[in-house]
Amino acid sequence: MRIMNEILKFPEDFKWGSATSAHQVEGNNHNDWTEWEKSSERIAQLKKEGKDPSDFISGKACDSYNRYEEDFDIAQKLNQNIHRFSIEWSRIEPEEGKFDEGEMERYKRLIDALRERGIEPMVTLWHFTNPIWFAEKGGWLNRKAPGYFTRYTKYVVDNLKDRVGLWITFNEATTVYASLSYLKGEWPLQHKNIFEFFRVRKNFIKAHTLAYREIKKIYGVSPTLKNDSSMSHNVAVGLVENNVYFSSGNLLKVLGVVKILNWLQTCAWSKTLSYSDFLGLNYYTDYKMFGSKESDDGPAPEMPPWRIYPKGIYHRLMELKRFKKPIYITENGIADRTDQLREKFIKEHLYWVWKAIQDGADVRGYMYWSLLDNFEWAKGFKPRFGLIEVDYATLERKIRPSAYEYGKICKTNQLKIDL
Ligand code: IFM
Repeated sequence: MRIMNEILKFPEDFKWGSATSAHQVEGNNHNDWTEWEKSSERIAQLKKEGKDPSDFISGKACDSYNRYEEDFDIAQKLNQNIHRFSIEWSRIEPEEGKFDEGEMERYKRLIDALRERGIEPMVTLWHFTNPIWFAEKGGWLNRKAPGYFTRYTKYVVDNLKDRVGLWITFNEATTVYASLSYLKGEWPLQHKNIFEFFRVRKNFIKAHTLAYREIKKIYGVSPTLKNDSSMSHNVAVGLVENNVYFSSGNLLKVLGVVKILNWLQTCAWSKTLSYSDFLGLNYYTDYKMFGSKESDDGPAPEMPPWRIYPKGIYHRLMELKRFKKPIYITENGIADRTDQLREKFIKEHLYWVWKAIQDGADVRGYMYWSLLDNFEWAKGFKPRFGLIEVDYATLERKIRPSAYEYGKICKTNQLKIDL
């Protein structure tokens, strides 16, 4: 792609920010993932692969539990006006039905800290981790799981309704978690069972619907209000999924493989359309299958087998356009410790987001993943996604050069592109 010296304006009120999740940044959590990290099976597996298990234990992570003000000072300095973070269910409800008011108060202070800096909170209720008691009951395989999740949602939203207007029920539950935990066996519980995979997906979809209704009830808004009318109230609720752009040659197209894969990625959204005010899209990579002729910008250095394919975000947005809902880019980013590729990565993806808006996609905001380096799940601390570099020994934060470039875009609401 060659684009010379163009200035591309984004819509008025477009939101600019970044995202994190509790387990990846807070530190010292106690949930089903922390149990798995330390299990003898997991440690043996890592040693067998020649890896140092300590790189794969979240531990104090970035200690954002204590340092969130420092992190938000930087987000403010970088001109961000929205921040997506998640609430850790295991902190709020460490024992079944017993809620921890102290932890709830801390999240209130955290949200106030964002608002004081002119940053709107977007709150995710679930981002991959579960309380131990919930996991012991069978986790997302349990038919009562949607009910447990709704009870937790009610407690949180009752407490935060005056502070928060943008809610996300689940992060990548059906597109990532269900497949890595129940189909591919890579994440806890390391199951490989297609029936469980579909059961878990069904439970997430039900849980989203119940939680949506509960949230709307708490705010006193009718859940049947549609699209823009519900976005203009003081509350909007969405579901976040991760989408890969699949391409292939003619053979797989004819066999319908690409269509099925793309359908699987959007099916949670389409099934919950009446219970979503907006769609949250996480986009990182494409996936080329047999015979694909797409060319790309090369491998994503710290996340094999991902590749850098900025136009993929445009393709996915064009597909989501048919749902006629507002869309937030809730994650998009690159793990790049050298920071050599990040600025170009952000600008090229933003170019295609801008293009999708010109072509009719109702995109309301962009959140880079991630505000700071953090614990990248089964890949441990090695991949560095942050706009801010974290020294895990001292916990010192250092702003990367690309973050200042992104900051200029956030400030001006426009992209000056020379790519
Ligand atoms: O770090 C993750 C995040 O938790 C969910 N979306 C993808 C990111 C990068 O892998």
